[in-house]
Amino acid sequence: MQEKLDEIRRSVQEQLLAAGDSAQVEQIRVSVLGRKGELTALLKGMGKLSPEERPIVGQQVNALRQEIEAALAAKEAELQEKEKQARLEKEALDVSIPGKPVKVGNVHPLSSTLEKIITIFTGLGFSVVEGPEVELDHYNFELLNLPKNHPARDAQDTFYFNENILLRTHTSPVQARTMLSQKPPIRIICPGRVYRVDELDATHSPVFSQCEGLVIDEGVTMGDLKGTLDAFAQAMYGEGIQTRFRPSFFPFTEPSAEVDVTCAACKGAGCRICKGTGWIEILGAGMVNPHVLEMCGIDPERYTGFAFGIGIERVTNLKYNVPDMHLLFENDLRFLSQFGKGRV
Ligand code: 2NM
Repeated sequence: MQEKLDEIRRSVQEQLLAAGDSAQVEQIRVSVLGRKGELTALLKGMGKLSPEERPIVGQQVNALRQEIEAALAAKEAELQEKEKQARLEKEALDVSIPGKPVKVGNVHPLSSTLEKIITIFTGLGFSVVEGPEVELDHYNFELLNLPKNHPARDAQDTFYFNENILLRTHTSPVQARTMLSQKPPIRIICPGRVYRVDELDATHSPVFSQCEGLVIDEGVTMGDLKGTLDAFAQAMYGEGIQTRFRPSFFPFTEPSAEVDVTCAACKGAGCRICKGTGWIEILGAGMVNPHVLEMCGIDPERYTGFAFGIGIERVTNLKYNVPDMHLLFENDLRFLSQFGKGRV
């Protein structure tokens, strides 16, 4: 009997050593301690023993049973610990690995120029007004004193959808709409995209951006126009920057002027950028033509006004010394990322 018990003990020890998971341990338990297990069979066979032998063998079998149960439990605990370690290793996070760099964009140079212009004029009491890019001929041309035969209305200059509908060629129609819907005093700037039939080259683009301004009130004079544009030029380019008005013509203003500012690159001394003149042309302006006021429902006997138009691309390219319009529209990051930090 003792031999039989020793054999079971050895067999269980061997099997337990080889067991690799909880299922195998359970299998061992069933094969030894289960209803049809080896040790159970021994207990069942005890009836055949003599009354003297029975308690001794009973004790031995029970002792082995407890021993095996302890060994099974120990193995089970060991396996669970191993599984837990394996899981922890698998799920481990290496917090010392450097993070992936996050690419951060930057404001497009056209946007930062426009933002600056808007900041300056809102500081002077102007409001920002926007309007449709697809316009009616009536607002884009008719109300602005560009009569039917004006060359700007030619299909070679303007994108038409049909006879009456077109892509606006300036943001002036926003101002015409404002005059029709609001009473003076009016102090607005109208930024936005405008469209003209031009090939993209160093100085032209079929789509570009403008910021036009309009002031209408009683007693507004050319002096107000000059003072406003002086203040703008100094806020934009620095103190000491002056403006110079040269006579010009626009159908919607009378008188009209091309406005130059002191060349910011040479402070007026003359350089390559200003072609030696010391001046840079940056906008057009004038006193709103009384006929335009009248067509837009404003009494020209009572009110006067001035208007101006700034080309955002031109101002931007002068500011950053950008030689070619293509660069502003091609979205090449090698160009655009120079206007911001790009990465943090
Ligand atoms: C310019 C130059 C001069 C202008 C005029 C008007 C309006 F609506 F009042 F008639 N808006 N914008 C104007 C005047 C625009 O751009 C170079």
